[in-house]
Amino acid sequence: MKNFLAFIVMAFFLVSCHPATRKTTNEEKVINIPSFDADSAFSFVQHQVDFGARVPNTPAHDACANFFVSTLKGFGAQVTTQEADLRAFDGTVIHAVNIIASFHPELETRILLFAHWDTRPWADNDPKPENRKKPVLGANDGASGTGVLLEIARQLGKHPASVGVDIIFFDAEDWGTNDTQTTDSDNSWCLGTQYWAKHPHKDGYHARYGILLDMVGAPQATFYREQFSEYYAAHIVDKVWSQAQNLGFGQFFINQKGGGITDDHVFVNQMAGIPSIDIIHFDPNTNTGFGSYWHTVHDDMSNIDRNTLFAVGTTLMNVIYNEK
Ligand code: AHN
Ligand code: ZN
Repeated sequence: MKNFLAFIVMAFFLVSCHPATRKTTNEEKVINIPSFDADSAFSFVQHQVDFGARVPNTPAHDACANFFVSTLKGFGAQVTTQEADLRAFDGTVIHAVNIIASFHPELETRILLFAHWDTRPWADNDPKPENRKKPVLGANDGASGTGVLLEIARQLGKHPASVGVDIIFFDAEDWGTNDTQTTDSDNSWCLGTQYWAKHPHKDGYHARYGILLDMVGAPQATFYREQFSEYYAAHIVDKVWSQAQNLGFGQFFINQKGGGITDDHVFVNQMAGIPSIDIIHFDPNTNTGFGSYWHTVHDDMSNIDRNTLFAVGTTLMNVIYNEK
């Protein structure tokens, strides 16, 4: 009798619990999220700044493009460069280079991450008139976004995500004008992105969504819910901002509306039809809405903080590696 009871109990566990246990293990498939190395990201920012200003049509710009291509290839990405001569608002023909790094190009489901890599030809927001024709070094305005993305690329090369990821470094973002009197000022910005949106690197290219990084390195940076992002891709803003809150980065990712900023994501939304958001440092307390050094000769490494790079990079890593 005792043995029979034991048998019944055993049989019960075998039929009822075994499948249940397996199901639970399936559901709890652990996602390992590689850690984002802020020192590495910082050194990628520094490396770009060491070339000098990366103004289109200059040797420093060419040298930096070569650095991106070889570095991204070294991380195992499939790298495509897209070159185009684009006419700026002032008539200058810009020899622009967009750099596209694809991880797992064979996968249908894709996420797009992007940043501009060029720097502005003139520090026209500098308080000193004698500085206003000098180029912007662009530690924050340019190099911070691409620096964070280079570190993400390094991790993607070592630890594949479940979805395909395309990282695009867009050129010729910052050769624009705010002069609304004489020109179509909004369209004077983001020329590299506008070109790519009209001529994607692959026919019929699509991504589930896009995330733009712009000025993501300043100490105590604040990222508000930017209005074009809200309009075109509120669900992605929710996804990123809630991930940031959960990770304890709520002092950087402020869950409030910010301004509307004409930036690369606007063209990716409107021309390429990919719902896209902008993570951009917005400061409601300055005249420009950006840091006081924005478009001045002081956009240098003193405005780059590892803690900010870490908050942005770690948030993005969690977003990417949680996609299926
Ligand atoms: C405008 O000022 C119209 N847009 C800001 C885009 C930008 C410039 N981001 C960095 N530099
Ligand atoms: Zn700029």
